[in-house]
Amino acid sequence: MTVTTVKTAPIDGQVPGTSGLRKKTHIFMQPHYLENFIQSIWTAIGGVRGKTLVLGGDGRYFNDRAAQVILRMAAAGGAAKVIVGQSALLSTPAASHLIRLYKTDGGIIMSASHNPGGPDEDFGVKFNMPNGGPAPEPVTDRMVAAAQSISEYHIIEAQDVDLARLGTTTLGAMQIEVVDPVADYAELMEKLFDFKAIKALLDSGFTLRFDAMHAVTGPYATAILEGALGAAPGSVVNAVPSPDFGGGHPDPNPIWAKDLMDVMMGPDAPDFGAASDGDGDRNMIVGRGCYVGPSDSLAVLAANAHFAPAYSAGLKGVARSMPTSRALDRVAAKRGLECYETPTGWKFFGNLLDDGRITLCGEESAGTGSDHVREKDGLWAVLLWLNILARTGKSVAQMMTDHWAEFGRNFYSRHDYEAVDGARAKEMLDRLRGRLATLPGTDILGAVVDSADEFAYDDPVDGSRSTGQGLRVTFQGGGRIVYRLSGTGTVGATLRVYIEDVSDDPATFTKDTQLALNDMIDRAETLAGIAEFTGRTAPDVRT
Ligand code: VG1
Ligand code: CO
Repeated sequence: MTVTTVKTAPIDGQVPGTSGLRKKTHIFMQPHYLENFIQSIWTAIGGVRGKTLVLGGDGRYFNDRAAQVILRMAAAGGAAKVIVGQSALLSTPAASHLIRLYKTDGGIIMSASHNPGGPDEDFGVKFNMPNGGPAPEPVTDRMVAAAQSISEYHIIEAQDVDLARLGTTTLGAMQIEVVDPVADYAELMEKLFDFKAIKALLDSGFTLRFDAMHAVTGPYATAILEGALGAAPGSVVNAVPSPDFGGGHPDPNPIWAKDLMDVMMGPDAPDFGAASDGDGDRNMIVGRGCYVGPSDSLAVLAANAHFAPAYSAGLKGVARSMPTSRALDRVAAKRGLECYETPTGWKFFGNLLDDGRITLCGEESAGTGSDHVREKDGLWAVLLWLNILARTGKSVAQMMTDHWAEFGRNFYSRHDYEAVDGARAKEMLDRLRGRLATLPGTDILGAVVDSADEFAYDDPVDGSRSTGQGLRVTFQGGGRIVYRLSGTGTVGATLRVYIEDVSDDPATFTKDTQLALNDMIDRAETLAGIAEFTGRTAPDVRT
């Protein structure tokens, strides 16, 4: 085995965002681009010599080629072993599980998650730590520093490894174990949930439709929902992962999973519908004629998790990202649970989970998870929902009605302004930031501002501080508006405006969300001048 040392130079923009480094695929395919970043990961984690890593991705375009490069660089760095999902496929939660199960030194996940895939779309790489969770900021900071000062990388010359065949092989002195991407994960799910109850529910005629959106969860959902649980063949649709996700946008929300929404709102809707994203860590839940917003789903799961064997002893505590609606807080308050508020991105939940402070957590962006892995987990959320429905005998719509009756309703919507001018969006936020201190006590279109600040997070476990995590304005009566820029986009800037209002009046509970939020939406515009700074009079996407 010959290790080649390749001279290189820093490349602009190699800065991981909310979840790893994401760029246009053609940028990742440029000479040295992937290699520079992988070498920088090795530097950030103190090298790979003697280490065991997990490797897999969501199957998007360039996944197969990138895997071969990463393996050759791991071998050149002296790694002892890499556990690879067959055909270089692993969902993000399955990768997290393998890292933990086999007590490895971490892993690389090749994914740009909900971003579209293909030669003209997006690719991404993220590193997960030995606890199975995304690298925290101090580690990604070291990646950035390494990428900015890189002068060479190391790679071996070798033929491609056959990743289609299960079993053990070697690359130079490094062992490669190609594993079934689904098996260990499916076994974990069976341990967490009451499969007997779910099976009985499905046997009784309960129908479901899971839309894998041509992404990585197809094989997982087919094996678990149709295989282990006996859902009717064909219940899982768009089940074969494709490099460009069938030309679609693998983001499970009512806009991008419109086909599923149409079926669920139609006359022949099944009892339960769900979808997942590119890398399988997000979920959308929808009942017959009843869409469940992600923040509500998180609250319902927290309130009912005890129906699943893994959580029957109750939850240690819960957490949500700051922009996520405070429906979860209401559950926590009633149940006497500690509720933590973290910045956007799963990496901030890791310490709370590791430290045993929380069992369950989630984000408004359709991510929910628990201490079973250190990533959000789409299929896990689907199975927990099914477990709860099986044990309570309720429909999805009934669950929601009962939940709101007990806890009240937090109307919630996120408005995204995509590919806006980044400089102008920053100016808008700068102006608002400058006015925050003067806002409390002022009346904005009939509601009085209660507090206004820029969110910063002090991690209660390791004491680290993360600043600049979004501008938030709360109103007397419980309404709230949050503004932040996305950290996962690859073109221009995406402005996210998170709008929330609360109601305890049962007569309003079934109101349309956008209508219920009308006044708050107007306040969001009045406060920030979105139209003036972005040139947009309406968002591109409302979730
Ligand atoms: C978005 C979501 C955030 C999520 C992140 C990664 O980040 O808002 O909640 O953790 O994507 O999800 P941003 O910075 O664009 O708002 V995934 O499934 O794309 O890895
Ligand atoms: Co994802």
